Amino acid sequence: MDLPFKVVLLGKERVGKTSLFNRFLKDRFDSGTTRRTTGTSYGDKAIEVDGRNIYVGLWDTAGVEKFHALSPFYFRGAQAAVVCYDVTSKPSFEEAMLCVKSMKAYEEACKIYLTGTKFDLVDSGRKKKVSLQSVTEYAQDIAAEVFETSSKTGYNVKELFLKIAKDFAEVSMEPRVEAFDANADTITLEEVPSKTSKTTCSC
Ligand SMILES: Nc1nc2c(ncn2[C@@H]2O[C@H](COP(=O)(O)OP(=O)(O)OP(=O)(O)O)[C@@H](O)[C@H]2O)c(=O)[nH]1
Ligand SMILES: [Mg+2]
Repeated sequence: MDLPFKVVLLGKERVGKTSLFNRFLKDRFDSGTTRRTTGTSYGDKAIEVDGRNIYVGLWDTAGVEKFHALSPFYFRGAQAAVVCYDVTSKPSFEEAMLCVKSMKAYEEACKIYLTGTKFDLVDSGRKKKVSLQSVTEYAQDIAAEVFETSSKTGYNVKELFLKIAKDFAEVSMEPRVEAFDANADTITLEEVPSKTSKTTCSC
């Protein structure tokens, strides 16, 4: 079995990170349990991509400022970040952009998935405060993907994680060493004299 790859949930408090975590891992939405996350949770799940199982290792933590001390441990080694904002809250998108900055400072290569949560609220008449166009424009600057989801209805949640798994599968198939170039200049190895003069220290 391949090891799970690290995906972290980021975003302002109450934006819906734990609800997304539960919807993805357990296909469940608990509208009654609205406790703030205080620690860090982890869960993993296999997603099949082209006949191969890709293991998504998902991390959830608190969105509140005082827990940001956890960040180095939380960010380190993340290959993908689901950066959440609530589609009905502009400040949550501003916080999402700060999260992207922090994430990139730790892991520059981490792929960002900007995720507008609670989309069902818009369907039921609440005003949308963050336009898809403004998010898409920002996403282009940072080579991010954009999804609008609802953990309540499940809308687009599977699609989001399938895209994350597919992107990871593609990257992990790329060769890690440069291909051998048969036309490259020949390198001549010079013979090393058996008795060399001493030029380094003895320690
Ligand atoms: N309508 C609706 N409510 C949601 C959705 N996702 C989350 N919520 C609600 O938003 C509130 C916060 O959700 P959480 O998932 O706990 O948010 P969080 O980002 O984990 O919060 P912290 O742990 O405090 O950072 C809860 O009352 C959820 O029921 C959604 O898709 N639709
Ligand atoms: Mg939470």
